[in-house]
Amino acid sequence: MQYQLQGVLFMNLVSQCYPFQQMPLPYAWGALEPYIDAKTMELHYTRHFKEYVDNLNAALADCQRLQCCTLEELLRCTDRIPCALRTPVRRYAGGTYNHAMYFEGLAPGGSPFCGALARLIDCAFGSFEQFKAQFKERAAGVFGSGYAWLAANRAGRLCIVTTANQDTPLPQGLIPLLNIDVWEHAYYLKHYNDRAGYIDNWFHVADFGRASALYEERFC
Ligand code: MN3
Repeated sequence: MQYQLQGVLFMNLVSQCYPFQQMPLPYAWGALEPYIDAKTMELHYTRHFKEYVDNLNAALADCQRLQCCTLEELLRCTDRIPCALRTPVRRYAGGTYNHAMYFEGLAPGGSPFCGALARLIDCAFGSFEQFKAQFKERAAGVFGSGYAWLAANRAGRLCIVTTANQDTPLPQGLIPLLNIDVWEHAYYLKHYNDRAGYIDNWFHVADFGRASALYEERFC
């Protein structure tokens, strides 16, 4: 199955420079019901995500040198960032990148891994079910707020990693393919403190086809 990258949100945001702009979601707030509720989607997107984008733009407003950097450049090349801006850029560029990845990695009805990545998931984890079990365990185990990721190293080898707060896997030289936001704001309204239940529901709307397309774009 061939998967078309829609490129509406994440691809657009990662290739942008200052001022960064949130793109509209390609589906309605309630499109992921009953797995992720409309109110959570709306608040998460229009308040939490937006705040990171706004704060990032504010942090870069007086630093012309960084205004021509893409999100990935801001996050990978931290030695180019003036000391006073390192913490704000790490937080707000990270929050912008992570949320763009999260929201674009969701799709009504979800989609399966396909092509090269489907085969590699079986090789690396044994089966899709075993991948799911490991991914769930890592995501459930994030202490406090953060993300779990499916990523590839520069040789294309797959791994599951977690990051705290709004850190990304980019400084480790990894290529992110998919993430799940396990900050409480991503699930509390519907799932309360049941993070495991939220992760189970997330699998129903995770766009694994998009992760497959990102992998192929980079490695095939
Ligand atoms: Mn969030």
